[in-house]
Amino acid sequence: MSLLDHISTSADVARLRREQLPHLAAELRAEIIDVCSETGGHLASSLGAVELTVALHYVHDSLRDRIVWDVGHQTYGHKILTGRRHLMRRIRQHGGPAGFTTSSESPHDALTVGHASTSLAAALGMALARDAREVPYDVVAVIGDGALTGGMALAALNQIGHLKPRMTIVLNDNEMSISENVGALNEFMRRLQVQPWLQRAESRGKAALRDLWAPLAEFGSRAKKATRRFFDPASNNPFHAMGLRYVGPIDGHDVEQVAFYLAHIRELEGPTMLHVLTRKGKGYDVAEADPITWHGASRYDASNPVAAGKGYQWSDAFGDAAIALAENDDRVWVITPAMREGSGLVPYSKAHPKRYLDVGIAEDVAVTTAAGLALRGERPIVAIYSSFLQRGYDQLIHDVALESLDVVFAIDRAGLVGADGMTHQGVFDMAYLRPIPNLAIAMPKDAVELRALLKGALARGGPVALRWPRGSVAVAPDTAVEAWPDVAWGSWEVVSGPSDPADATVAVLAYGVTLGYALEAAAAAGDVAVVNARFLKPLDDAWLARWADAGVPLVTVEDHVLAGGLGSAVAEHLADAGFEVPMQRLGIDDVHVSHGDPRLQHEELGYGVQGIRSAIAASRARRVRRAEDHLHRSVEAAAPAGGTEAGPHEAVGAVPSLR
Ligand SMILES: Cc1ncc(C[n+]2csc(CCOP(=O)(O)OP(=O)(O)O)c2C)c(N)n1
Repeated sequence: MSLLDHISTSADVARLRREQLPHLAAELRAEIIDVCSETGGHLASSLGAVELTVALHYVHDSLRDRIVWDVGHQTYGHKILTGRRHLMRRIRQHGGPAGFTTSSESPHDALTVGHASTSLAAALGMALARDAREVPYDVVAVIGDGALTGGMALAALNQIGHLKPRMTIVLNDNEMSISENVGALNEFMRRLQVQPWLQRAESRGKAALRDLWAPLAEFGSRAKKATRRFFDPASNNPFHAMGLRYVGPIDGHDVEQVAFYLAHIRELEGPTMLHVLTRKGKGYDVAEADPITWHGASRYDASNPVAAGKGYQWSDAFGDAAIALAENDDRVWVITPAMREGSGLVPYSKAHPKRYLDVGIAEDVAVTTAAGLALRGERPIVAIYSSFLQRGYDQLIHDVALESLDVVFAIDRAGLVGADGMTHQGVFDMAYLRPIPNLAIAMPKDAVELRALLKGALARGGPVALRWPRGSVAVAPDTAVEAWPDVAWGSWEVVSGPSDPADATVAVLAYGVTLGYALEAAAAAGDVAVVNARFLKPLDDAWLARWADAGVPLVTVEDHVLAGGLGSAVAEHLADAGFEVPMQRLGIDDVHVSHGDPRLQHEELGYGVQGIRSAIAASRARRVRRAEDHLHRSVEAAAPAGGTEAGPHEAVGAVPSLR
């Protein structure tokens, strides 16, 4: 029987003899590799945190103490050790555990998370709450060197160093964000590792560790004295300067050593940062050799792991378009907040390295740096995921929109994103972008339209938000920028069915992935117009006026929350213009949607093919009823006067083709 078979909580780990900890770590690593081979997921980060995870559960009790993992993507080991081992084969799938820590999933998860850099502020709050109530528990934040590049993390450190609550901060430093980590702090951490005196100190620390490791209860003044040499080593250490006690760096794969320091630190007053050095993908050759590819792995054959190709993605279409546009115009820049790979920017970063900027996990900085560039005449494109742009909202209004600057927001992962779930759903952006004056919003139907819109956005000037979903798209033909077709700014297009409202019973307004669903749903119906409502702002007022005037019922369909999406925009516009048009709005109602297969989720939420079919049928039935009522009323109204030929005829005139 394996050690893992006996473990479902921290207390089970704490019962082990310390010599058993490396064995547990080895088992945990093998389990993670095996689970991810079936499910895919955040393999490399979870492998790098194996020893840290075991040590944390050896020293701390995640039911009593609060272990706050930053991002929460490195917690597969934590989940396995805390009673979720049997569920892991369904991680990130519908009904299975989330890919990140989620407090509704387990009391061992201190925080619901998925976005980076929140752990320190949340842990600070927990430590303050603990001290206010005088309850004895420990608070530990675990943050990666990547997540530490976020302004939120740095601002929280500033507070922690000022208020000095008792807490442990584990800095899990593997030199990587998703891609290579960036920034001056990162450079400082590299210097810390190569200081010869530090390496000497580390070997002294290890010797002391061997001498001093005794029952944990014996950690006392001797251990404190021995390790003090390790503490606060450099007067120019920025963490020290911010008021933290700094320990390290230590080898984060030496599980006994990590446990030793954690146990010691929990006895200390005030905040202490333990800097552990780890390797992303540790213990799995392919992932160690290529941690970028194996950061977010697809399923693989564990005995012969080969990273699955993803095919041509929307993000690749954007990256290719950006390269071409930057070639044409040397004012074009692309800025990413730490998402080079996910945003399709690897080729761009090589093609135009001088006009490519990775600012770290700092969406706010990405937006305002773009504002600065635009103020000096450059044409920046901020490549950003929909859910991460939430981090740059004030900057978008305050720094970009107030000045109506020429900044293009290339918003990726718009719509439901699948396995990443609740924290990453890109379903709010239009609702929060639509109210911003001067900002245009559009979503292309394919890669050709993406190029046209991107080119059009740069030509239009002012702030423009273009959005596209996660997933694959057909490659656009290889043509020069000048030959890219233009899209009339603010125009919609009827892509199937009648283009004259007089011939239509229903019009379905869709954009992005829902356009495909609408086409499928309306395929057999000649009286249904399917419209590519690619501009969300401005709406195509002229189109709407013509169709509303003809009384054609509208069905709006969107992979976005209903509140504030296309349906809202159209309803508001029609109401303001005095039209009374029957409308059905399909989209996400007032719920958070967790992980799952987006196509199934779209159906479940009522805006997949079936949902649209039902809406079309309902609109048609309603229209027939209304026409009949109208006819009836007209006949009645005409009857006392003996009736006219024109009366009933006029009544059906607005409903020309009821099929
Ligand atoms: C606000 C935000 N931006 C971007 C991301 C995408 N993201 C997930 S993990 C990650 C890298 C984190 O690096 P680090 O904290 O060093 O952890 P590692 O994966 O190296 O263990 C990034 C950029 C995110 N989760 N949240």
